[in-house]
Amino acid sequence: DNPISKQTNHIFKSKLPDIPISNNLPLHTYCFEKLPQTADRPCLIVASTGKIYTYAETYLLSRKIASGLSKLGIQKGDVIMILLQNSAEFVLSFIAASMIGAVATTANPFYTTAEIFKQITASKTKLIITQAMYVDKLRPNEENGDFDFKVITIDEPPVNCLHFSVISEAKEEELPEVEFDPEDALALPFSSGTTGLPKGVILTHKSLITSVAQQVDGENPNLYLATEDVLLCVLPLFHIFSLNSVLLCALRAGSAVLLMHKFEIGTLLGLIQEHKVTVAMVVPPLVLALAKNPKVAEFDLSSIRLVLSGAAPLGKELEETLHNRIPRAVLGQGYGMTEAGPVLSMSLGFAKHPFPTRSGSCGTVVRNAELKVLDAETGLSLGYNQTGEICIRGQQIMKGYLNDENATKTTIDEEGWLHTGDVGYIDDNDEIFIVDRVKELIKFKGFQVPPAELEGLLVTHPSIADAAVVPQKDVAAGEVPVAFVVRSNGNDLTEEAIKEFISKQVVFYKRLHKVYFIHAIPKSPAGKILRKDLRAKLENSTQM
Ligand code: 4UU
Repeated sequence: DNPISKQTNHIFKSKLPDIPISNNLPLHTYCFEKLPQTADRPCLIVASTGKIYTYAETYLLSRKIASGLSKLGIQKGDVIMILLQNSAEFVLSFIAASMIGAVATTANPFYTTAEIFKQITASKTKLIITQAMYVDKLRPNEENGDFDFKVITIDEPPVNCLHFSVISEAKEEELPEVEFDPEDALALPFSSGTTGLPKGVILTHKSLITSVAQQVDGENPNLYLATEDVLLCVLPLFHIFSLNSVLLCALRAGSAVLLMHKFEIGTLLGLIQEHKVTVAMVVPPLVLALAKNPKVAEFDLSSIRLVLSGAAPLGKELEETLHNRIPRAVLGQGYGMTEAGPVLSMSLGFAKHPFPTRSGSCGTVVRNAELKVLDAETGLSLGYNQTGEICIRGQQIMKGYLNDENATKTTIDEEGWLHTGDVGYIDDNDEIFIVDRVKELIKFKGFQVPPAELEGLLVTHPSIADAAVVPQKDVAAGEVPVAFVVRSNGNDLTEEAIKEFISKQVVFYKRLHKVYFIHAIPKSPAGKILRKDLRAKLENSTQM
């Protein structure tokens, strides 16, 4: 028995035992399995109007919409785009897509025309569900070419668009029978992963059910939710964190989901008090608001029993400040990545029978999954308290990237391990601590900013010869994108002009916060940008 091999071939598991998971079902069947018991319970609460949809209503409306979509020609395997803020229509459309075996690709309604069309093109979107105010972004022009998709608006439809009632008032008894395979695609969020441009991430019925079950199923669920719980749904449902850990987990557990279409701290606090929110899924900037905003003192937040932060690193001090504000709530983190289905780990403090946890950790690997910490140099998996790249294996991870075999192969290896590009270690209490990122990705308040996308735009400028984009630390946003630019003709091109050139083409959180002019972008012999060197430049130079 060689002690070294033991130490260097470690696979980490949850402290919770594996459970049977019914991931042979279609997702909507799995999520509404308890319908006979939950039929009259509140399912969706629309914060802006106070309208409540019970579980029975949610299910029936989803069936009608599924029938309506199919009447409009949407068939099994077809992609529909949900381009909406959090709303009942978002949820109903997503479940409806599942019911007819269609695939839902979700996108940020604040995206620019160019950003939306890249996703429409890559996913071959056949139908878009949106709001009238975003329809102008969907007009094809010479640049984005010929398209053939229908547009449905949830409010008064502009010319050539259909109103949502066209699908929501269809006859549920005409819903076609569809054959399901657990490996069928269901959700198609876009993510840049460890490198390059955003790609479609294929999440199947099986992967999403597995992920939800890893969180809320079993005798002792990792994330214990009861039918009495009211979950805050302020994080956007077009991002996988909210879609999976808020919406799908709540549906499975029979809890209520309070849908907020935008974040405003005063409104949020009022709603928590009014609806007695018990569970809050948040991102670090929201923790900051809850912990430090003086308005918090004016509201009663004592209903909150659980706060789950994810999508970006949460500082220990911040966690402790929030704890002082809502001392009775359990605080902890979840760690996810779109490609991982998304949840890799979650605090065991959220379990029905909780385990003691340490502040600053991202939780413990979810059950029915394996996690390892890979040593980049030796390729061996490391033991406790040794830092390396986090890899995950299990039935919850993506099937692969859409039409991108190369990117899939570099992300999921032959043994089925998904390489996250995150660097961390597992402490002796089996908790994960993330310390760095080896991938390119920049995270602004938890939103993905793919450097390759901004670099691609920068070099289309006639006066830019070369460019590199890297993260810079920022108190409010966590990280902001900054650019190093090599000018091609003279010194006339200004920082302001470059910032404006980019901001016209991208959603607000991808805007450049600073531009540094440089003579050459440092690159490896193979031509890869040496991002580490550029990040070090930022850290070392005070003038910067
Ligand atoms: C430090 O951010 C997400 C998904 C987050 C999520 C999902 C379900 C959190 C909890 C949950 O229950 O996905 P992406 O694809 O937008 O970004 C993935 C990257 C990770 O690879 C990591 O770098 O976001 C970063 N990240 C975190 N970093 C995600 N969660 C954390 C975290 N701490 N807790």
